[in-house]
Amino acid sequence: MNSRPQSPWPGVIHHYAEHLPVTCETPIVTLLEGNTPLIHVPNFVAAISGKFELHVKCEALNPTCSFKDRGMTLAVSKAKERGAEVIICASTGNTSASAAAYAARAKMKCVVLLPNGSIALGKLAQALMYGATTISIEGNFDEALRIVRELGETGKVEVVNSINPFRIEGQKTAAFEICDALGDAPDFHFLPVGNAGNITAYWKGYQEYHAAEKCDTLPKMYGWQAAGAAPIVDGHPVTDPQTVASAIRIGYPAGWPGATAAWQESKGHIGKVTDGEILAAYKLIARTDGIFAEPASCAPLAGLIKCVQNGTIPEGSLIVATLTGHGLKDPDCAIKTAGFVPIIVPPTKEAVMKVMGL
Ligand code: AN7
Repeated sequence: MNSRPQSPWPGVIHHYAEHLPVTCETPIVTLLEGNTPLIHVPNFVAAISGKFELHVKCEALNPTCSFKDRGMTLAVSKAKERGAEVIICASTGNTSASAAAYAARAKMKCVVLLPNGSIALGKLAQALMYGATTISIEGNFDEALRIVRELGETGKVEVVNSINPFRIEGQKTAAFEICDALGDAPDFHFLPVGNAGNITAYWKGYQEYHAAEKCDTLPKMYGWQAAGAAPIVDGHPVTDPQTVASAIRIGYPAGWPGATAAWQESKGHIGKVTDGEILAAYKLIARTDGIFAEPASCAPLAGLIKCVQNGTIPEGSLIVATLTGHGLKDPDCAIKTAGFVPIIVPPTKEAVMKVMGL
């Protein structure tokens, strides 16, 4: 008998192996990602005068604090299976953090290409700590991804951006978890759209679960881009994308066709929200429900507020929004948004009471 404590959750590959392209030969590189909480947030719904049920899928609870770990466990396991030694990605931050962690775990080299100066500090700290070779490109994410594609064609490195199909395969497990938790698919699924891998993955996951008769319905997919980086909504690539939500500062998404299929086939929608709207939602969910998600993650919440204002959500709908990354990833944005004015007092009870108005 094995007396060691066993983790009750084995990670997404072991748990959903029958739905994933793995065999018993695949060396599974895992940090026990997945099984993230789906939290009911009635306070947020009341604050925005919504008449529906909203649950948020908190992907910040993954090992590197974003949804990227679901796809990375599979991409790195398959790279290892093929004998690759070096993985590479372009990133607005979270993919690089995840790739660096899983490469460390797999004893592989990792190279990350980041747009110089526009990475949230927490994400940069992660890539550095996990020991990735971190290269800043004098350009944006789209330019970094172009270089990564070219390097991939040399056959010397394994690309782990979401153009790698195993990333999508791993990420679709979030849709499975939502169906398992709710007993069926929600009526609407809201999520942010950057490079458009995740919306593609969720739609694939819901469709496969439906085909396997593990859910009876399919959700309408509602994706949200930042107004300054909204190529899919605007109908053309954006050469100089700008937004406070640095994770989704992407002007030419690799997953554009997948995103279009997802919203059109599901009778959903792709919309855009301004930085002001994103930051308002970011601050609100932290204060109504104690959930601190990074700005990009709050684009779908801003989108939901817009939908309430437009009256596009039927009363009583069941909605899931994916909160893709942790608020602590971007401490600068948090402190600016919350407004930090230090209250400095002498070290006495009376001084504190005076500030409290007592
Ligand atoms: C928190 O890390 O593209 O539409 O290089 O970090 O699947 O790209 C991150 C994207 C949403 C958008 N929320 O997802 C990267 C990167 C957060 C993100 C997205 C990202 P996709």
